[in-house]
Amino acid sequence: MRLSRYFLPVLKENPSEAQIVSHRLMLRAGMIKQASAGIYSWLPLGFKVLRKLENIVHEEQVRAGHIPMLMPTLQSADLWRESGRYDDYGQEMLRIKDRHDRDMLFGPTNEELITDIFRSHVGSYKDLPLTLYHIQWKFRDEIRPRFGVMRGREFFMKDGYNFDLTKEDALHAYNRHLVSYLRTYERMGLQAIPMRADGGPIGGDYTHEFLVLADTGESEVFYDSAVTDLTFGDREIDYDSLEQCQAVLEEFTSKYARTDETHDETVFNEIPEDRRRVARGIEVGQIFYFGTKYSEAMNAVVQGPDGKQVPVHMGSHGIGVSRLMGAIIEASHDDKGIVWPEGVTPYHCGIVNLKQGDEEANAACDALYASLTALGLEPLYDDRNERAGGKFATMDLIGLPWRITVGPRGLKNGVVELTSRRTGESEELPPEAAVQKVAEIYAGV
Ligand code: 5CA
Repeated sequence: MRLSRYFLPVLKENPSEAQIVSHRLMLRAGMIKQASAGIYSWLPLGFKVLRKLENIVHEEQVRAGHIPMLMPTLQSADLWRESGRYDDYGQEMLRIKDRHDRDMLFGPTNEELITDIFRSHVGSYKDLPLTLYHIQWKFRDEIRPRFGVMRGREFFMKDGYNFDLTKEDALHAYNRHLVSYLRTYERMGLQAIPMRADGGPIGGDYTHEFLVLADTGESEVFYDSAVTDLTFGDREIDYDSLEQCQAVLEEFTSKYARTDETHDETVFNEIPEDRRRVARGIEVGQIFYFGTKYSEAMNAVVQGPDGKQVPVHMGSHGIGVSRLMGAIIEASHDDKGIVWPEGVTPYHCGIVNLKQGDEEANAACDALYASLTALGLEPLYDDRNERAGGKFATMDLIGLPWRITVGPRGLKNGVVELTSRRTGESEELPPEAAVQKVAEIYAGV
């Protein structure tokens, strides 16, 4: 992409409505624009990152054996009356009437709709286990939408639902989700800690939330500092193996880590004092096992091996995809702007032409652009007639992890400059060597 042809409406001033850094930077970097309270348009740069996050979520879900599909945003109230949640959900649910005066709603989550699909098509234990998921817009009429995409009213969420014959199988599905979530967040450059939580309106008392530690987080959390030493890394896992998935669950959840809803002062005080931590966190996902809550209410039964009809065991598992963008920026920025982790950056590498119009500089930038593109990388080339300072400020603000700077002086010596956004360190290299280096960095991502 050439910046002269792109749509990147960066703001010079700090928007006064933004209270936290991720909201401020997303507005300033031209990633989002508020449409109304808690509802945002995703401008091209924000949309590009959103798609990257969505892709990572898809890849990790499919790797775990879960099946993608797509359900609508608008749902009929009838199904929610069956489960009993139409009244329970209260004012957070946006209720709509269609022209025939039928009660509709903008889905805040999809347990009912998926259970209806399941019961219409599955009747035998032989079709289990089954986990279906989608990534779709949700609406919750939050009393206090705030912090930009962090607590929106309309937000993008991955929600997955497992259907199993037994509790044991459903807990395996739970563990599979835990493992796939650990991988997902790490690929996004985040540490998200599974913490024991509360079921809320989804139900069930077997649930973990995934929290990214951040001072601006909305949840108060209590944990043993040893949990922050754990990383999933690049280990291989067989998602069909009960033992392997169970072992990961135990490794990541045996130390004390709880949100304020389940916090227990007595148990907490058994941790050595120097390891006790009270902090704040951003909830970027939650997994639930709720057994037969919905299958019984909605008669989602299968015939078991003994011929008897039994309600299926279920769980649901969510990732806040749009919220993640805020969480990543909270975790990765400096006073000049965003610092994208390589796994989610909107463009892999910036190209800054210090002397636009200079024949040699233009040719060198075009060649870099072509080489990077040929290697499957996406460069963002600042080819505008701007001063160098302004170009650097824009690149720093939008946070691409690598920048190649091209100017007539360097070209005389056959070099360009490759700069890391994270460390600020630069190195002079021949153009093709800079391209190679960038390609190597991304080959490992
Ligand atoms: N049905 C279950 C699992 S699919 C469910 O809805 N879980 S949830 O309520 O915990 O939502 C899943 C994730 O969506 C949360 O962990 C959070 O990261 C994200 N989320 C929830 N509400 C909002 C909101 N108002 N704005 C942005 N993200 C949100």
